[in-house]
Amino acid sequence: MKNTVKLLNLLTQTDGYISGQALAEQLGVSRQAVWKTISALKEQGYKILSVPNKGYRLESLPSYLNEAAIRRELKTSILGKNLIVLDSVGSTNDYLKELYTNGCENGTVAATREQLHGKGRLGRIWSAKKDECLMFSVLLRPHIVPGEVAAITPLTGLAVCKALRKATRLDCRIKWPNDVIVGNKKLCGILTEMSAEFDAVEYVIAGIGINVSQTEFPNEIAYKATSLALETKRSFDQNKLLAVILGELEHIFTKTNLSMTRDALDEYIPLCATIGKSVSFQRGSSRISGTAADVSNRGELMVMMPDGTICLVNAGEVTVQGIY
Ligand code: BT5
Repeated sequence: MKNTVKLLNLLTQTDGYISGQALAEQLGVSRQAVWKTISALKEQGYKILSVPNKGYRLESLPSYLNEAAIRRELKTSILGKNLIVLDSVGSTNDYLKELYTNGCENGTVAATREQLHGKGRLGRIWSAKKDECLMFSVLLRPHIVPGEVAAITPLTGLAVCKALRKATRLDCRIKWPNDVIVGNKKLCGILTEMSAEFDAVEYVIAGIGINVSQTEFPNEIAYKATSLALETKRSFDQNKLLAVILGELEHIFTKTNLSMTRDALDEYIPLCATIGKSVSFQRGSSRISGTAADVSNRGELMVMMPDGTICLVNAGEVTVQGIY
């Protein structure tokens, strides 16, 4: 496995052909082993030319999520420096949590082609078939106190929304706090989890799922879900999308120092589809209704009550009239 990644890196970095002998020497394996790994890669969708007396040349990478193709596009210096790309996993959020227990660095990214137990918030399920949805998680080790973590979800939403607008030209918007939508349908969900002690955050994991190539959804969500393919009638390379999104996340996380700055709010508010809409939410045992007026510098939704007072909502379920 390690040799496969190394061999791919050597092929990617070589402009032209590299001989089997050179590959074998640099990997410290036999030419036979090189040939075997190349054959396995071809079966996985890598187009590799082999010419006698010249060696091997990488023609193209497979279109599904893969490390070599992501690294080719990635321009970040922190996010994804440690990048893990999986074929299948329970949940990328859970994967990073486990990895953390053995120690892993700030900015580690885990992405997967398939999730067997994809998680939404509050025990809900994130469902997607293999290769149809871009699913990844980012682990941050910020020097903030638990109360400041709330801004990370809207900042993540802002970064994903901006990156998708640039990459697809779609009019993507944010449904506060954690969905990216097109029209009134959900394109992307974000699940932020953290581990903290009373006065220090150990880590925050932002998990992101973006519907890319689905042309249909299960009945339960068909009325409210959409994908890039459905909205644009085009196909998108998940590797390029991931690199663009990680770039935007790094830019926004660095610029804001993970707090909802005035500049971030000025970008967030015009993109937030919730603002100006009638909303309702649960407070204790009663359901309260009002109009979403603004977002606070802690990332809370500011809801104007019929009597003119402002109620701050920081999490939980907010129903927005006109959006699922
Ligand atoms: C979310 O929760 O929207 C957060 C989703 C986060 C998914 C990513 S994928 C990578 C990382 N690893 C994980 O295990 N999770 C993260 P919530 O707001 O609770 O919405 C969940 C609800 O969205 C479900 O109950 C369904 O109604 C709906 N849903 C499920 N799959 C969907 C999909 N593919 N597209 C649109 N809506 C979906």
